[in-house]
Amino acid sequence: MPYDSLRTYLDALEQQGLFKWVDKEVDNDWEIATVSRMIFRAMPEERRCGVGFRNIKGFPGGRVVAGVIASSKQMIASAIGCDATADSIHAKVIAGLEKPIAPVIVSTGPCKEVKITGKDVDLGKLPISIWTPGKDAGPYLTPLWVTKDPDTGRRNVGIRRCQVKNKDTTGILFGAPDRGGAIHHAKWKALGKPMPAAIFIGADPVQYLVAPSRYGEDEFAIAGGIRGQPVELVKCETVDLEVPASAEIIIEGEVLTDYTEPEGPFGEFTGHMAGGREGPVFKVKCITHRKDPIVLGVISQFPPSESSMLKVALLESNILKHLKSTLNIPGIADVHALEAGGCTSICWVSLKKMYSGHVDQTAMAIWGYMGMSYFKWLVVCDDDVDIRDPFMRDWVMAWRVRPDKDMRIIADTAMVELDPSSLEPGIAMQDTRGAKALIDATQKWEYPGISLPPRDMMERVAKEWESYGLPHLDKLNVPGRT
Ligand SMILES: Cc1cc2nc3c(=O)[nH]c(=O)nc-3n(C[C@H](O)[C@H](O)[C@H](O)COP(=O)(O)O)c2cc1C
Ligand SMILES: [Mn+2]
Repeated sequence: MPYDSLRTYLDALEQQGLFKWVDKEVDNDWEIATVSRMIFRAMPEERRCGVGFRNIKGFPGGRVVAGVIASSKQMIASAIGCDATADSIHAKVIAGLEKPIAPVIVSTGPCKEVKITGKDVDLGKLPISIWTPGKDAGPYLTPLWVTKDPDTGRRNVGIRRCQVKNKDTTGILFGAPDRGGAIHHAKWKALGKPMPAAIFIGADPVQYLVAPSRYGEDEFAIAGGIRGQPVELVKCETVDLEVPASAEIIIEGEVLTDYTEPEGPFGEFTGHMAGGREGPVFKVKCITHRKDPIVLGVISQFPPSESSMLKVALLESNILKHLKSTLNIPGIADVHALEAGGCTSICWVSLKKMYSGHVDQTAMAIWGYMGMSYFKWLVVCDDDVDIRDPFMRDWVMAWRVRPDKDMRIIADTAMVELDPSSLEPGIAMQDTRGAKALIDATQKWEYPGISLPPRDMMERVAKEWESYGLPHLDKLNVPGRT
């Protein structure tokens, strides 16, 4: 059964030891972020958990949860109902992508329990944390933004940072101009109108899992497909948009299209601060929320983070489905977007090379689908290598690539979103250019055999391992075919 709200999900995580409430009093301006960060900086993935804060200085009764969507594969598996392996997560997501279920509109829901409009709107009443203390421009939400295409009426959901500037004003960052939300904003701007927008915070976890990818389809329908049940939406009070009925908090308003002001800096998924540039402004008209709302923060900033984990599962599934079932490219073994690159800068593909141009076709298909704001590095290697093993990736780079022949550069194209190596000062984000490299790390002829005992001998010994009385073996990871 899919979760109907953040709350039932948190209860389930707590029972599995994947979520803990902290009762010690904490400071919203530095301590929530710093405690949450430790989960990623000083814990192996297997022990990570989400954290809830319910004793926040200056916010009696206020609650903030962080790291509850994607701190580990185990957590993602709990969120979508599958095993905690990359293959199982991919299979579940792909099944959802292939059979989207349209959302249904219901008359009301818990997100409408409290309604605040006009002068009473005050974002300062919510405990909104500072995520890179001492460095961010102020408190930030990491909410899901809903907008509509003014030409087609098609809906879009995207996760985007949201700097709270005063009681009824926030910023929004369109990091790459080719994403759904950014295109909507450009279209509303061309019409000379502000863009109606609604933010939702804290819904069932699948909403968060689908939001960082790009589909050109309604994310609510994809979430429905993954959940196996439609998402229930309610109409907003002041804008012609729909949001999940079970959400914790809804913030409605308009993103201005004729005015900008400085936004950021904010600690970003690249591991660097980003911003302090001009950006659009969101004017809040109405807030509705549950009686005792929970503010959900997605831990992003330095990788690995919840943001990189979230993207790994979704982007890989999305790309695999595109290559294998939409384009029918043969021989695709695996796709792995590396968390160190925030899952948007470095991507590895393993395939069984079958014809001339197979590697290029695969790489161009990925850029063609995801867009040129993804993947500065695309490395394609043979399917005998486990591309999820960092040591094997280094080994491939060391011995299967001749840089002058096997690398192709696409110069002067879109940059990877927020790449500090491309973001020259003084150039507007949407005008910034970058470059891509395709590394063909497949064997160009049959390379000499692998300097390991023959595979059959190693498999035989592995089978009889206990008889040698030696410590436990992990999975046998051997490149080559023999
Ligand atoms: C935690 C998190 C925060 C993000 N913040 C932003 C952001 O501030 N601006 C942005 O353009 N993209 C951001 N992204 C990436 C977008 O979610 C991604 O570009 C997505 O494709 C946007 O959806 P859309 O293409 O439907 O507009 C963020 C992703 C995550 C996981
Ligand atoms: Mn979208």
